[in-house]
Amino acid sequence: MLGLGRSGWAAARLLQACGAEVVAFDDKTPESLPEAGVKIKLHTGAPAVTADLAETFALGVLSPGIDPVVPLVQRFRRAGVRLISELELASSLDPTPTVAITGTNGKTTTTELTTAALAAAGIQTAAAGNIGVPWSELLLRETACDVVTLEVSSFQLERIESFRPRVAVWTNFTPDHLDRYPDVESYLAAKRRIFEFQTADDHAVINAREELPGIRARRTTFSAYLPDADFSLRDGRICFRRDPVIGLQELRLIGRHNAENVMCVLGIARALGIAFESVLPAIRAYRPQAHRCELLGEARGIRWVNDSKATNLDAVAQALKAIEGPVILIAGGKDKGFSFAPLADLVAERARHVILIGESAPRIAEEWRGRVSCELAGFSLRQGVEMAGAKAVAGDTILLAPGTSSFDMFKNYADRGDQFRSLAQAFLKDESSATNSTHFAPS
Ligand code: UMA
Repeated sequence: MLGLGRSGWAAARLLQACGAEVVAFDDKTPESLPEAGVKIKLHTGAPAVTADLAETFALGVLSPGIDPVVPLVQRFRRAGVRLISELELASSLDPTPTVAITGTNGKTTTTELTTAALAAAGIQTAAAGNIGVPWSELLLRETACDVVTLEVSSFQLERIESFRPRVAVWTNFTPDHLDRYPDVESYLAAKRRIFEFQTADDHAVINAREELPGIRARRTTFSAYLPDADFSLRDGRICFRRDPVIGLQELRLIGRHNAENVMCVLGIARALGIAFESVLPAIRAYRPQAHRCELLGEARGIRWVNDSKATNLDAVAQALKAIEGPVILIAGGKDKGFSFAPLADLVAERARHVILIGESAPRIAEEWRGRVSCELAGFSLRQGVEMAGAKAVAGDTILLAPGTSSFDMFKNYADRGDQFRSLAQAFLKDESSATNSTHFAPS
């Protein structure tokens, strides 16, 4: 097992349960690894595997967060060891049909909506994969499922050998993860593997704006922008081949990108032979979760919004377009290798001022120089929040929408969002006009 994070532990325990002798490798020291209540032979530190040792293994299972170019993986490759992803491992051990959802944005919302919708239609399902619970963990729990609903990332798809979802969903695609991939084409190629082992008996629910040649599965297209897709928008209603299915005003989600997420779920229902009426109550009732355009409160006419889940430029653009009135934007984080220049026009139009944090802050400031008023807060979110609070006036919205991942300063995007919420709430605390935490969604 390469990597002992959440998926590493789950896969290691699953392999043990199958009778395998498991050895784990991780760059971290044993003390900094989480305890999983089982004993596994462990090698820690980067040079943990020698060529002789590598040759003794029949199979290597790769955690999604491990880039296959790192020396640890290369040593196993050179030794000719078969390397698969945790997704492939679970898939090879679980015959349950799957719905697999990928795309740059909207995966998590679509996965949550799908599980709620399928449950409402009487289908036993559970969400797993990139959403947080590794599929291997679901198998260990022996959760009874008619269908497993998976959020799948490009990292998980990199090393599949047979993973064949009954329904594969492609929400959208924009550049991301260029710290891992040499170019956008490589990122796209990894994601497109979701369709690789599908046959004409399977289904692909795809964004009509994307060019996705070579898919063997039966296609259902959707688009909130193109009228000729199978699912489209007409007069404020989501239609299937021109027949109205649900009005946008019936949803707690606002915005075209969320309309597309709902279309994905309707496409999944159709692929599984479920009547739209059976899933509509769950779709109507669904609210997005924390860190996704989460309104934290309002004081002195200043609103605080946590969109820590905005880890790429497209997500920041959606949030900026959703908010009415001037924005004080807090952005920046890990340098994922892509340029923030394409956002400059929109940020100049929507943001009165920008506070930049983290590794990528100097680069973004340079790319937006002369277009946007920017201040750098170093590696301190607290300082960024103080700067934003000092700058904001009534009518402004202080928006955390970093546009990149958080690993330079935080454990993950949720940790970043939680810390932002605490800091914002300290500002809001004494103000009688503070509201309870609720959500709104970008339009
Ligand atoms: N490690 C090494 N060497 C390396 C890199 C990592 O030894 O070169 C070790 C680390 O020390 C650590 C372990 O590998 O102990 C971490 O493994 P991991 O990063 O794969 O983390 P997991 O805890 O297994 O979480 C993974 C996904 N993480 C990533 O893809 C980075 C989680 O997605 C997913 O929820 C979880 O499996 C369960 O399936 C998170 C994510 O950030 C949310 N995903 C990316 C995204 O959404 O943008 C793709």
